[in-house]
Amino acid sequence: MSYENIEVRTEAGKVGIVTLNRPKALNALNDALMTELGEALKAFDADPAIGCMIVTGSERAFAAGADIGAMAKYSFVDVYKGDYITRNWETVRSIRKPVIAAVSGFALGGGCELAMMCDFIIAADNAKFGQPEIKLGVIPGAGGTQRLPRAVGKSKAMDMALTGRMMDATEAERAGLVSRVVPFEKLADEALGAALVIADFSQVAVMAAKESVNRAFESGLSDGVMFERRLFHALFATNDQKEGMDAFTAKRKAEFTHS
Ligand code: CO8
Repeated sequence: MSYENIEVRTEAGKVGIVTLNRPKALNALNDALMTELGEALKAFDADPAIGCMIVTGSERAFAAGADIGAMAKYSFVDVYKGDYITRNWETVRSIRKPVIAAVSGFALGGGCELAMMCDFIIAADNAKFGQPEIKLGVIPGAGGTQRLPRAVGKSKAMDMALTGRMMDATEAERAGLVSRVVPFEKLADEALGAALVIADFSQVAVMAAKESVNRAFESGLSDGVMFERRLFHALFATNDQKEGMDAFTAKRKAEFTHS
């Protein structure tokens, strides 16, 4: 499948990589790009060989937000009737295998929201995160006011959403928005290394871990713990649980069959 706004490749046959590619607009996220991104991620998700995905951009920009030029002309009726955002922005949330955001440069507005929709963010030291929609007379529209406070707490999320200021990589790591910060030159390798580690684990266990961590944001503690326990119990029905525990006991490397 050929794409116009993204580049798609695999590494080691088991990691799917999507590079956002609208350099002239700092990877501004237009409708076509979001549709292509969703299609590419869904195809990787359905590919049994793929165990983890990476979404990344360029050195200068992960994505500088939704495409303002495309949005500027819309009326309320256009965005409401056209189901703007929900139609193709939430696809990444439906992906069941892990998706890592490897962020360099600007991750603003919808770009920051896209990174937050991924399972975790690895940032280059030049990364800048922000929700500057307030400067455009609107507010975040792809989950920013909901996912940012869950990631960094109310005070900093309010600060970002109300002032529109940017957060650098150091502050983002301190606040818990990103899991790791590395020099830009090491970003691709760091993200790939993490993805390869994940891809070698049992896909069933990896998917269950993702599902269970995400449940923490949707449920109270008791319900979440019970959800986790049921998944934990269910994994004892897999070959990979037998293999993982047998391999540990035999002091050898586990060879998971994702079954
Ligand atoms: N949309 C469209 N084009 C953009 C965008 C954008 N978000 N960001 C940058 N560009 C374009 C510029 O217009 C410029 O194009 P041209 O060369 O043709 O004039 C090119 O990219 C380079 O940008 P700059 O010349 O501005 O580069 P600077 O280094 O001077 O500045 C900035 C970089 C700070 C990133 C600046 O470009 C900027 O502030 N961009 C806008 C950031 C922003 O406001 N993002 C939020 C957008 S709103 C949003 O994301 C809402 C999400 C809600 C969900 C969306 C559902 C559809």
